[in-house]
Amino acid sequence: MTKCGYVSVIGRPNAGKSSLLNWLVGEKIAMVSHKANATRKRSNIIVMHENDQVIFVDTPGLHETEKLLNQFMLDEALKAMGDCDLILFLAPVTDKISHYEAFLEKNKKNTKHLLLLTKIDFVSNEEVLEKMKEYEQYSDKYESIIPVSIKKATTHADILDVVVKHLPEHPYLFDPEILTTDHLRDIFKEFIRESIFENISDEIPYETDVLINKVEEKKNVDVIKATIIVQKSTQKGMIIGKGATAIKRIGKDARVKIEKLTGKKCFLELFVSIKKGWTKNKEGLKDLGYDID
Ligand SMILES: Nc1nc2c(ncn2[C@@H]2O[C@H](COP(=O)(O)OP(=O)(O)O)[C@@H](O)[C@H]2O)c(=O)[nH]1
Ligand SMILES: [Mg+2]
Repeated sequence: MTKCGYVSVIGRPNAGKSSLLNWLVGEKIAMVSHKANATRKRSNIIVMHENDQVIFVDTPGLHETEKLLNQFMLDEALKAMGDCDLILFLAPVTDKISHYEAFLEKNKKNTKHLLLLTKIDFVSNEEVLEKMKEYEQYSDKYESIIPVSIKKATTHADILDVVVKHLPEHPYLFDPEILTTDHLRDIFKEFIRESIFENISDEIPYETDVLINKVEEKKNVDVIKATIIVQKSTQKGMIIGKGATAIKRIGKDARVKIEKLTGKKCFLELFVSIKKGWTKNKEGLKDLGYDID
């Protein structure tokens, strides 16, 4: 009998959740940013480990917030936590233990979890051991504690062996060939959003979204039309940039990521449109797919 189950990946914004999943699946699917709060929705990333299937659920970070869009994001994380076979809690090695304590409180169903100490390439081995000792006071709470660095590690097995151990015996839930249940157009959207995070500073990326208007998959080329949605006209100016340099850079960066994933040429056409205050009211958020109860 094979093992198969859902594993939610939880931790504060910027803990390294999306990076870890891209690394485990060996393909760039989830968007990554050095800025916090880039991931907005849940996303399934499927990793086969020997004969077993792990369905990882990438989530936005756990954080305190008043903003409506961030409330949606927090809800996404909490839902994923309440509805899985196992949680991976990611704690950057330099973080205070209080983030973990806050997570324990939010884990209402006491779902089993592994504690992953991430980004250990930032510190010495002694510091890693010290941190592990500090967490030991909660050893009855977690199943295992595993130090990781995606910049240094060479094998996935250390993590996947332990993950699989805690999954139920179950037939595969998805075709073992697929890497994600996300639609290709949603991945394209995330790549464009990621490029906006990389190229545009300040708060603007947080008040920006992307709508994919059209994807035409031809034999040798994908033709994609997408609209970047901003909140006000000054932001539109920033996204376009002087002589349209900013939007050209965003388009080029996104195209490179898309072509790398699909292995095909991509023709990407970007538009910019203003949707006044879309992050500030429920209707505006709903129109862009962020449904708040
Ligand atoms: N040095 C180092 N940086 C990392 C590691 N994992 C993630 N990062 C960086 O941390 C930042 C946040 O990563 P991301 O995956 O977007 O975090 P998320 O918000 O939890 O999904 C990015 O700039 C990553 O490149 C790691 O193991 N080592
Ligand atoms: Mg993320």
